[in-house]
Amino acid sequence: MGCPNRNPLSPSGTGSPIDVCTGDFDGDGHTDVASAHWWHDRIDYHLNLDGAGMEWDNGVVVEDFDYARSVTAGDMNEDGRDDIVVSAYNDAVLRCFSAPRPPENSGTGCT
Ligand SMILES: [Ca+2]
Ligand SMILES: [Ca+2]
Repeated sequence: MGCPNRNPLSPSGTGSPIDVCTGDFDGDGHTDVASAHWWHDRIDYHLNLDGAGMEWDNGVVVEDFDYARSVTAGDMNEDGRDDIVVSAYNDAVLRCFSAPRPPENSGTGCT
């Protein structure tokens, strides 16, 4: 099975990601996606609900993150779920966010 190419990940209004990464953010065994949006000053997550890349739950990891420029993932606290590490041009910081929770648990779990 190829990667589906007809199902956009980004919620409307947050196009043009400058960087993307993959990881299993909710620990369900399916590869998810995170995206950095330079012009929208934010990092989004995209949970792969069906494991086939056809159903996504999109949400915001962080807003007002001035000129978000890069995003990567890794399990920083060894809880079995990948976390999201981000940087921004004007914030001059590197920040780490706990992975978003599955939709039924609500919220992004950001730190
Ligand atoms: Ca997942
Ligand atoms: Ca983790």
